[in-house]
Amino acid sequence: MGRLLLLLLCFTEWASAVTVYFSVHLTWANYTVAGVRREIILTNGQYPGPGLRLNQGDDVTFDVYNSCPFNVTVHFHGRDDVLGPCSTNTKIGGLLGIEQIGTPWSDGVPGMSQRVIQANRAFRYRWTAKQYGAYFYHAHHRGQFEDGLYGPIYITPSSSEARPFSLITSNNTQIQAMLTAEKNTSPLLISDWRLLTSEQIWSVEEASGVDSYCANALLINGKGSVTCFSQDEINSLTTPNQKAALGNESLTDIACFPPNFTAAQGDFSHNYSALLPTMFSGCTPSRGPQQIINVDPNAQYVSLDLTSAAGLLHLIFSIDEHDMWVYAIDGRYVEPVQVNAINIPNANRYSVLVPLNQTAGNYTIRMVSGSPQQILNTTAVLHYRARNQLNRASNPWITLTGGNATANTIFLNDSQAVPYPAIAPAPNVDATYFLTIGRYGASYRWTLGNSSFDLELEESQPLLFNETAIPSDLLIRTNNNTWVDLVIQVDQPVQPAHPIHKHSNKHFVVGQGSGTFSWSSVAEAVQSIPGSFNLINPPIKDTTPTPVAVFGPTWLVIRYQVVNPGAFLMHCHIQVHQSGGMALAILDGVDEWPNVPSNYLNDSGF
Ligand SMILES: *[C@@H]1O[C@H](CO)[C@@H](O)[C@H](O)[C@H]1NC(C)=O
Ligand SMILES: *[C@@H]1O[C@H](CO)[C@@H](O)[C@H](O)[C@H]1NC(C)=O
Ligand SMILES: *[C@@H]1O[C@H](CO)[C@@H](O)[C@H](O)[C@H]1NC(C)=O
Ligand SMILES: *[C@@H]1O[C@H](CO)[C@@H](O)[C@H](O)[C@H]1NC(C)=O
Ligand SMILES: *[C@@H]1O[C@H](CO)[C@@H](O)[C@H](O)[C@H]1NC(C)=O
Ligand SMILES: *[C@@H]1O[C@H](CO)[C@@H](O)[C@H](O)[C@H]1NC(C)=O
Ligand SMILES: *[C@@H]1O[C@H](CO)[C@@H](O)[C@H](O)[C@H]1NC(C)=O
Ligand SMILES: *[C@@H]1O[C@H](CO)[C@@H](O)[C@H](O)[C@H]1NC(C)=O
Ligand SMILES: *[C@@H]1O[C@H](CO)[C@@H](O)[C@H](O)[C@H]1NC(C)=O
Ligand SMILES: *[C@@H]1O[C@H](CO)[C@@H](O)[C@H](O)[C@H]1NC(C)=O
Ligand SMILES: *[C@@H]1O[C@H](CO)[C@@H](O)[C@H](O)[C@H]1NC(C)=O
Ligand SMILES: *[C@@H]1O[C@H](CO)[C@@H](O)[C@H](O)[C@H]1NC(C)=O
Ligand SMILES: [Cu+2]
Repeated sequence: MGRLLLLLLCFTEWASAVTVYFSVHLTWANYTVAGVRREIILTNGQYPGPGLRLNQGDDVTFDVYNSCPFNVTVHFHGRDDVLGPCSTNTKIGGLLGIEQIGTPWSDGVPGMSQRVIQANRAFRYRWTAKQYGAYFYHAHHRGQFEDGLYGPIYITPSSSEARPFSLITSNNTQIQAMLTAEKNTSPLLISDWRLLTSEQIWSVEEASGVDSYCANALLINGKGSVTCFSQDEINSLTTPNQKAALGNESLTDIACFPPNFTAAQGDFSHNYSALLPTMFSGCTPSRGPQQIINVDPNAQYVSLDLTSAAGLLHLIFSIDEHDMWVYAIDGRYVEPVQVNAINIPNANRYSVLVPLNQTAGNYTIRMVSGSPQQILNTTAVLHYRARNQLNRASNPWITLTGGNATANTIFLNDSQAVPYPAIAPAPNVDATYFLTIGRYGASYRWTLGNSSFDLELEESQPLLFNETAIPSDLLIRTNNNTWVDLVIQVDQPVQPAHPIHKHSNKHFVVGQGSGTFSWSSVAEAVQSIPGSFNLINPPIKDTTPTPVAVFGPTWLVIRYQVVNPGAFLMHCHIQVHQSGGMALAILDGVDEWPNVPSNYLNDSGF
């Protein structure tokens, strides 16, 4: 009904652009990851999900067929319907590159922009690939992100986007090699992996009251193994900071903090007998495949889009004896920075050019946990497609605990990444919101704002359809075409870095620091501590971690322009924190609230 009319409307509306059809069939099945069989979500029969490759400007129709015995949704991380190509906008407020209406009903968040996709139903997402670069799609219902529903997205930049490679070298041959490497870029999906399903983890959190903060393996493109250290090895690897927190006790046999530490769990009651094996301890080695990356040294460079689909741990990535030129972050060019290791928070993307100028051979790619509660690692291989001349093991830049293994190791300093071309936020904002991250009555429950966002709210009527569908202390409202500061205060130590993701358009990371943010605005804070702010050329991201809070509270300020009216979630990208309520609804542009098309309001977008 109304299908033909819709088709005609779509045809006229989108006739000028290429439409790319992509469909995924989701199934729930036993599958072996890291050598261990468990139930996971397969996307078109595979894990990780297949990649989606687009050209900037393409229209995307992404159909989801849900054959899982539960409700699902799919989110396109970092995608922003409205934000246009920015390369010609170098002035203040340059993010205003907008020519197109948004599609906030395709954001994939249940209770926010759509109803859940029930078992044996389908849903059609439609959006325009306005931005270039590395993104990914992933589950956005309950904890299903940790059941393996994710896959990479790469959007080839149009030729009119200015590339930053001439900042690396003036040698035109090499610039051409870099452009070719970028054209042939490959996603490298990095993640952590648990041996329990997301619903098992959630049930145990509810029954025991504990925050489940340990993983079982790290994966590169879904490949990896469960390896176990002996207790002696674990004790000798335990860092001074971990020892200080542990006192006389040790990390468990999965090299993780035990569940019964007030420092890690807060001061709440717990029922430890409800825990399941492998959650905090119980290591059984198990072999899975290893990722081999074949490279052609004649190409001079290889480009990789490091994309974190980790649900829990920050990941530190490096390639033995090789440099990496970081040239884009979260799908947006930066002034290239030469580094040896990158600390990658959950959901961020780092695009790197790797110079292939070493002796032909095999070089170990190392990835380790960058989160303080666990020591965990995996390896892959960078293999030169040439006669192997390296008859020795390659030398690491980083240690198993994420420290420097050489005196010369350079880590990316993310807070100093400068957008390319230059772009600045507005110097003043129209509104400031103060949001507190803290525990909420239990180790596994959290706030981001005044209250905890109950997981069951995902089943409620979408806010996009009904602005009053959820309690008002769980949301903030903004007006369109205003600038907003979000001041995020991390309340009590000890807390890890919380990678905060704001849906819809990207934000500027204007400031961060330790202590309590005691000013009434950023303008006031800048007067008092100018060194903690950058309003000139701050990083632009879609996910930004709060500073780790070990010795006291910390804070983060992000600034964004409201350009895309709709109901968007902001949340921690540590999955169990999001499930535990570290989330807030942002009703962006309430004064220009969109009319939801009837095929989305009443149906599934077809
Ligand atoms: C996975 O295997 C277990 C044990 O054989 C079985 O009980 C379960 O039903 C299987 N799950 C699926 C989704 O097939
Ligand atoms: C799936 O969604 C439907 C509709 O919102 C709801 O009635 C049902 O309880 C959900 N199922 C589960 C297992 O949560
Ligand atoms: C430019 O780089 C290429 C290798 O990529 C090298 O062969 C050539 O000599 C360089 N040219 C100059 C002018 O340095
Ligand atoms: C740790 O062990 C030392 C020596 O065995 C003992 O003196 C101390 O009281 C212990 N500390 C704690 C916190 O148990
Ligand atoms: C934690 O549990 C272990 C094992 O049951 C026990 O030996 C230890 O004393 C406990 N530690 C704390 C801080 O309660
Ligand atoms: C603790 O958990 C166990 C296992 O789930 C359960 O049998 C027991 O009743 C729980 N104890 C309390 C006090 O809730
Ligand atoms: C390889 O290239 C990097 C980055 O351009 C440079 O720093 C390094 O010195 C080169 N190494 C060799 C062996 O040429
Ligand atoms: C290098 O790696 C490739 C791919 O894993 C392997 O086939 C080859 O045996 C390795 N060569 C050496 C010398 O280790
Ligand atoms: C982790 O590091 C250890 C020590 O280098 C190594 O033996 C093990 O194979 C690594 N684990 C994986 C999964 O690569
Ligand atoms: C790591 O870096 C520190 C500070 O630069 C240096 O003192 C130390 O020697 C380095 N570690 C190694 C193993 O080289
Ligand atoms: C919107 O949600 C509120 C709160 O659940 C409810 O009372 C109201 O009836 C809803 N409005 C519509 C039009 O569904
Ligand atoms: C919202 O504001 C942006 C930025 O000024 C503007 O481009 C856009 O057209 C506005 N949207 C609506 C629906 O008015
Ligand atoms: Cu968090």
